[in-house]
Amino acid sequence: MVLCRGRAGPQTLLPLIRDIAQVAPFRFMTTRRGGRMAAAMTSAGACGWISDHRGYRYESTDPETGKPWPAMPDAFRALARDTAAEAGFPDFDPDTCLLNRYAPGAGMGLHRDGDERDFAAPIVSVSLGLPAVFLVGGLEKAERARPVPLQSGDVLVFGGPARLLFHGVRPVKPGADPVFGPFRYNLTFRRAR
Ligand code: MD6
Ligand code: FE
Repeated sequence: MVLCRGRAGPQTLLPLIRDIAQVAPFRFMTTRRGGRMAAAMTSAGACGWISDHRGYRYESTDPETGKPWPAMPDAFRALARDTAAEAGFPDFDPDTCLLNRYAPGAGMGLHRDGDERDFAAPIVSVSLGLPAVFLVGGLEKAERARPVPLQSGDVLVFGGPARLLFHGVRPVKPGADPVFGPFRYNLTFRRAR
């Protein structure tokens, strides 16, 4: 796992996130068991991650609108590819970006990302807006997770042996970010198919 502090420019990314959300609005997805996720989500790229009563998967169209997901902005792709290359993954070519939006109080439980076809590709994760404590566990869910404080602009690369580590996000504390206001955003770039 490689952490590149301040690698992303929040000001540049804000309008791109707005444009995506205009086409594919942030929404609260449900789990197979009917629970509502705490973070609002949307996607950009050739496919997008969804969760509903049938479980987790990637789909080529947004089930809310019936339209294809918005294209991944060039600046998103460049940031993901360049940071992955710096972290030792020169061939990363993401086909999707999952966008998470957290209001204060929202977090994400320990999980690992296992819906992608090929775990050889890393995941590049960009934190924006309010700070958060990211939790990095082990390969077993029961292993104790270590806290990693993340600030707006920090980029994490989860690759190689780290790709399947359990991880989560502690509930976000209230605050006011100069660019993103009362939210934390997280962009995760993946090769899903
Ligand atoms: C978040 N991130 O930071 C949630 N998954 O809001 C993730 O779940 C995540 O940061 C896989 C790889 C990197 C991540
Ligand atoms: Fe994850």
